[in-house]
Amino acid sequence: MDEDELTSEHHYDRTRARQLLAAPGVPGRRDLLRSLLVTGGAAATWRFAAGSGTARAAAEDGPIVKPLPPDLFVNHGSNAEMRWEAMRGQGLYVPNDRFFVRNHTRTPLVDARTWRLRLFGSGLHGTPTADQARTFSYEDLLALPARTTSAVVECAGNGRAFFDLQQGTPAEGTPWHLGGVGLARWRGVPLATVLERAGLLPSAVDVLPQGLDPEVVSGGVNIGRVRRPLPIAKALKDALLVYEMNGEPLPPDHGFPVRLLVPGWIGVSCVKWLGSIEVADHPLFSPWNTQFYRFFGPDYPAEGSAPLGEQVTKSAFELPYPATVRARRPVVLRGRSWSPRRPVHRVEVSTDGGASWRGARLLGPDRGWRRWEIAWRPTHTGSTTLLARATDAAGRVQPDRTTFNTFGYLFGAVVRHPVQIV
Ligand SMILES: Nc1nc2c(c(=O)[nH]1)N[C@H]1C(S)=C(S)[C@@H](COP(=O)(O)O)O[C@H]1N2
Ligand SMILES: [Mo]
Repeated sequence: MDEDELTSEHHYDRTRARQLLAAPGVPGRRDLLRSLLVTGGAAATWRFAAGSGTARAAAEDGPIVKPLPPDLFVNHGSNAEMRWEAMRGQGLYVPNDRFFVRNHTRTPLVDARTWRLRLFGSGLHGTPTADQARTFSYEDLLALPARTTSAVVECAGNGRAFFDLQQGTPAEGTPWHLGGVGLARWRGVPLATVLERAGLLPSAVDVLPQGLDPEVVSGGVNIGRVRRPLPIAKALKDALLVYEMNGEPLPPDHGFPVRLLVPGWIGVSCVKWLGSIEVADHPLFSPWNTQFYRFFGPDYPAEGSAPLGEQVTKSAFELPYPATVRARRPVVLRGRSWSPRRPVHRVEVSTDGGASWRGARLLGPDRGWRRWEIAWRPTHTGSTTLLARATDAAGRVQPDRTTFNTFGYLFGAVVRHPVQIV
């Protein structure tokens, strides 16, 4: 089995289902699995590991703590979308003050002095239940060998609005354009280090990180705190317990004091305000890998696709949507393309609605995304459509269409960017 298979959520989900069905002596497991796959687990009673109790609700002033100036963000309530034009003239990384925010509820204010990360479960030596958890303080983590990495965090729903705008099939959820993504430099401790220190057993198969933010109510049902399992192979490969973002302590909205980073995977894997991690010798489920974050819809089975793991390739112009440019004046169009299968190899741009394409000039190496530019001189006034299409290291080219799914995840088709030439 190669590494891709080991860390592929799709592959692992089948393993997970087989392991669960084969588990001996647990009455009702088979039905439970079935009900989870079908109902998404809302009806099942899973253990919710209690948080460390150090989170208090954020201030009255809203679900997000940092300022959201309208020239930098589109405010979607508990979610804030980065405006791509705000990246024009910026460096490689998205500054913390303009990084998008995606909250299921609200940003909790956590006191790092009393905060503890709690690890427990059948996949660890001698800590089977939550009340026997191994704990790590903020200082404990800061004292462990650190790693720094550049990685994109991107919401699975980024680009969702284009299911409606481009394909005429609106999807449920926040109508992100392309600003539900950001690249930052993250510093922290490899999850592998902490798991090993907590007594990781060879029998461990799943890891379930959980946040300290308020419990989530979905469709009138309390589905508990944000938590989403990932296979041990991915957890050991490159997951990071992050406490710094772009050289600063993690800001409150991005998970202070500690969040998980799962490079290349959909944003929800990167659990913020981390409170506990269950490590199990059996497969784990939560609504976030059963009820949500699978493809549902006419082209998918009733129980949905396999859980989504990896992101898809996308490209964005550093322009307002829609944009305005001057006729008969040269303009340099800039943008960025990103793919979990790094690096982005090629970017082609069309300034005439897709009739003709030219190669963009790639600027520097791919450090999470690749910047590019292309010169353009619009000859006459009127409206046109810009398109940017990336090809990644695996040779995958962004398609013209993305198959519809109810929640509008992973819109990877080439986006049509309207421009008025004046
Ligand atoms: N505890 C917790 N972690 C969370 C979330 C959340 O609501 N609660 N949202 C997730 C989702 S859906 C995304 S896309 C990313 C967004 O990260 P950001 O807000 O730092 O940009 O965080 C993930 N981690
Ligand atoms: Mo997300």
